[in-house]
Amino acid sequence: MFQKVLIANRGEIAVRIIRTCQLLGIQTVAVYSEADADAPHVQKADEAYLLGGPRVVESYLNPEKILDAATKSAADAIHPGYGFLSENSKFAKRCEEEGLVFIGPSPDVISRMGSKIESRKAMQEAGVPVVPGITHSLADVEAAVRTAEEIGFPVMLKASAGGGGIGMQIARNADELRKAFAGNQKRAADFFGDSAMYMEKYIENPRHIEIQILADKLGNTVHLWERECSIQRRHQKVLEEAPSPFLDDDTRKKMGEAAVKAAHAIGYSNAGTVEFLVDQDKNFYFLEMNTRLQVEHPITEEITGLDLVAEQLKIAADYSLTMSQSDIHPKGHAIEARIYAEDPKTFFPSPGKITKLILPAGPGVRNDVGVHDKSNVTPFYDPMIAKLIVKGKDRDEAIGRLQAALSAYEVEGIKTNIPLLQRIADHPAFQKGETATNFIDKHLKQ
Ligand code: MV4
Repeated sequence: MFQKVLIANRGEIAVRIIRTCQLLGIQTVAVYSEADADAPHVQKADEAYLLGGPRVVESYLNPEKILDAATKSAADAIHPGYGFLSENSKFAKRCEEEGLVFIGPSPDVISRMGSKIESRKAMQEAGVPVVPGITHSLADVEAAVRTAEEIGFPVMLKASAGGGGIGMQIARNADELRKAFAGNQKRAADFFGDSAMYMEKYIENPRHIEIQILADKLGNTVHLWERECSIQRRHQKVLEEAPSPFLDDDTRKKMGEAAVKAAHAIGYSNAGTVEFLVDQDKNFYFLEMNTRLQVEHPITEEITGLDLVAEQLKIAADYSLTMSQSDIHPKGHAIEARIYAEDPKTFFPSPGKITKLILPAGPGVRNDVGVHDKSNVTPFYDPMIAKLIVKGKDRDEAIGRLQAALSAYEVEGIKTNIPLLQRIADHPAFQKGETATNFIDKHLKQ
């Protein structure tokens, strides 16, 4: 096992990774920006290195400064967390060149899964269902119209390098498609430096359900069942749960098997997530693969009893998985609510100094937190400051615990989305498990 791991991240995920390293007796190295000098991850790590100014290009998105800290501290491995450099194949490659283990899949796999066209192609070849559509880039607007007529409207035009809902346009007829084409192409080029676009059948009001997998370097792969992440706002997840209230056992088994097949086909190792869109009739389609630990990993940990960070570390250190598929028996129901420093009415970020922070406690309540009761929440980073994770023997008990925990949560000095989370938790549609991707727009219009 590694002796020393550098965590190339901040906030709650850096704290989360440090906790597991400490349990495993691994020394930890934090890196931080000038804005984070007294942040929890810096306080909790064994060593900490200042990267530079508060802007991400000077700090958490600066590969060479991070590699420098890894060399100075004599770390064996780098855990990238999520966001920042976690899905940057060049950074993973640079780690290899410096003799450091990047805790994630190989640079080649990261790069292939980063291209939506490439990943669709790989999945189609592996026999994993993908959304009906094409696996090449569209030459021009006329090719797009011809393709749409073959697929059948409505269609979705997507940037191959896209993410977070950027570079994505619905077209319900040829006219709309002609209008959307050039603008979408420009956004793809501006945001991702890659104007390649492909096209898929548009799935109306889908659910977003993802499968967590673990794969070691010896070819063993298991899945840890699903997470449902349908409650989102503008492609930002708000609340996730496991298991999905929508799936039946037959569909979840097929999705798990498809995810394992997907991972095998591309030579995946480490923890990963295969995202699917699921339509009203429970048809599921591969959407994309995330080659990192996800924000919402704790709900999988809560129902499986596994520590996903520990599994990542073991895999990266060349150990084989110690469980097989038949050993994994999810139990109970878990829900994660993301706590954002934002105005619950306008959804604008709400930076400022926290003056009071009291976290909820009790059976089945877990807090993954990246701030303390005197933290300054700056506008430089993602406004998610904490995650509240609850577990119950069933969904009703988990929702009850979520409601109680949200009521007990106290944050002063900044605004948070806790009132929005309460409206979701209290809503009869949520309580009935009606959690499609239009939930917030449909039920919580201001
Ligand atoms: C879709 C779709 C419907 N049909 N693709 C949104 C983020 C991006 N990663 C993929 N997204 C979607 N792709 C087809 N062919 C609908 C969405 C979508 C969505 C997906 C998951 C969760 C929330 C969503 C909200 C709006 C649209």
